Amino acid sequence: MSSPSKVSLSRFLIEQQRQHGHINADLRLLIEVVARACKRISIAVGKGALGGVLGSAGTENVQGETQKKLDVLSNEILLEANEWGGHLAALASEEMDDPHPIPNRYPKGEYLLVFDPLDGSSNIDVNISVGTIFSVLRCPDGVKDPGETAFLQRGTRQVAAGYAVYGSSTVLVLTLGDGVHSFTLDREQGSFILTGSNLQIPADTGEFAINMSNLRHWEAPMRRYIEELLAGKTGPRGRDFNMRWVASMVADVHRILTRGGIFIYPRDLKDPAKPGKLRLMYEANPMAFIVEQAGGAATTGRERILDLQPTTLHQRVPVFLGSRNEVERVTAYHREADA
Ligand code: P6P
Repeated sequence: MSSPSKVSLSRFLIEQQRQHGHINADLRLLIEVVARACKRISIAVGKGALGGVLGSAGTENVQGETQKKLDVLSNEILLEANEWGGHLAALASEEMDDPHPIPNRYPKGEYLLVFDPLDGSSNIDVNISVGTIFSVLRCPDGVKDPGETAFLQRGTRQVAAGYAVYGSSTVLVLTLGDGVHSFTLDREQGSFILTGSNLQIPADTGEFAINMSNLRHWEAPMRRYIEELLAGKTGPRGRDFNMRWVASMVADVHRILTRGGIFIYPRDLKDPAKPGKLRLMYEANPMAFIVEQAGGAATTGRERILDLQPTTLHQRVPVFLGSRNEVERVTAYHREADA
């Protein structure tokens, strides 16, 4: 019996364009170009020590973090892939202080692309999954040379969002605002093949993801929530819970998208001026869009992430996302404590 016809990413996007009028040719090109860049990043990541790109680049990014060689390479791959297509007005990246304009020699398009080219890069040298996260916005009407302000749009304004997770297989997860779909890279064919449609996150879960080493710095409602999970059967939750922490957001979110769970990077009082660790524009917002499209929830512990009005390109926020009933519970604890 012939195998069920494999639906490639290109075919999926053409059918989305034809059937739903949901996307236009420029957005289809944008997604295909980003997917092709993720293939190149997957190849570079997959070479590991043989590729001569492990270790530090000896430079720092706007976050004050030491850049890995693969951070810099991944950023360059995404810039180069997206400059010539005429689909973008500008790009922005975790690895660059300011937005990157489209060179004048190329036409500009209606979209803005903002990305974390290689998230979880502290894991690269120890061969743990890392990933690329991206978010697509429309360039505000009439803005010819978009700067930072043009990017500062609420997460609800996202047109598309996705990530690629470079793990035992390379999987591209994508939402265009009409459900969440996953595509696995067929390395022989060099194509992303549809392997998951309308992914749904279970509303309840027995698994939480958090870096427990920060416990002593957490706010009271955060400690209350975790202590109840740790009390398990003997405590108010009446059941035991399991914990996972990859320290690579893409890997943790992908697990939650696949089998449920709650991912938490809360505000901690280590540095009270810092509102959280993860970045709103290219980590929290795209992941929140994906998670909500899969039936989950995403808040800062106090408000819906997608409703936040960004104030700076690299701003940080607390992140609680995943199984809806758990996110709603811990958010209620924060609101009770505030009241
Ligand atoms: P910690 C990776 O650096 C990252 O930005 C996310 O991918 C990940 O969830 C988090 O930071 C890990 O932070 O403090 O546990 O190393």
